[in-house]
Amino acid sequence: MRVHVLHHAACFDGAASAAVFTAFYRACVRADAEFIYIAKAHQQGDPFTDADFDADDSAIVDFRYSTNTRLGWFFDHHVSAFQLDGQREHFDAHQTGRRFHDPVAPSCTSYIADIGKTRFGWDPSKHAELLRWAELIDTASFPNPAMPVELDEPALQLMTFVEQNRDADRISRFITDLLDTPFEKLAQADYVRTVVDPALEIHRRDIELMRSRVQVDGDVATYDLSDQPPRAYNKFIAYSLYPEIHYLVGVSRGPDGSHKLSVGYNPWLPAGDRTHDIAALCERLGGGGHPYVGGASFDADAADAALAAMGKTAETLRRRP
Ligand SMILES: [Mn+2]
Repeated sequence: MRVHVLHHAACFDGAASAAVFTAFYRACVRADAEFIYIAKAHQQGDPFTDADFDADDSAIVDFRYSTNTRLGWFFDHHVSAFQLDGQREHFDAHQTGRRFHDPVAPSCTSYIADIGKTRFGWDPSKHAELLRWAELIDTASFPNPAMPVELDEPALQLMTFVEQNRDADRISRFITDLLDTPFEKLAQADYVRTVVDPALEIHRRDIELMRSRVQVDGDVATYDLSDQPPRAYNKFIAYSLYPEIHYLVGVSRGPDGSHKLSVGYNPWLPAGDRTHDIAALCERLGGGGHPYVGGASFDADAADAALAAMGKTAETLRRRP
């Protein structure tokens, strides 16, 4: 029996959600199920294909809803889960007891564990380390901006692995290993180091690059990295350099060459001081996210549009509503 698990790509909470869903499914649905993990990235329109659901059962975790008739399970906590016309209504009308959405759940991983516990009597306590870190990482509640920039903790090296890895087999193996390997040990695995060691090397250079590129105007900082080779930057570098900024808006290039607009509210400021809904700002640009962090994608040849959107977004954020 094959189960497709469609999880948010390049995101620690997405991988952790896939792992916790697997453990839950084995305990509460079918012990002998075989799991196939498929990473999904945001794009304009419908990000899913029929092949995504071509299995005996399927699940979407930590990612957008689908009205595909073969969708089995759904767990998400993004406010922008229902972006296409009619999706919210479809979700409301198709309550199968296997589809769950809570926009205030701190991580999708802990949300799956909570639903498993309260509705299915599952005991997720074996995965305490995974649950704790998925929540800390997804809510960016690090005690200080240095922690996610220095990346000394094993959990943060695993986060780096998930964000930088582009190999489908490696992430599948990683999700399986998350089920029963302590972080300290998993962070030392050869296939993890293969991704993390060069990423840390680049990360150290990125800190210097960011130092030269971040522009602070009022309490909003911007950066233009559209001339740099495609890669994912650690989004906390700018906050560690400029801890006083309220919002950060930047453009960089994604692995497929597209221009990625990233928007965030300084996670070390009081949550109540946030004056704008970042998910709403990003949805207007065809993207999505959470009220405090989000993004949007522009075509590989649309650098001008991405930079214009960056300028406009920064201007909007500088205005107090
Ligand atoms: Mn998440």
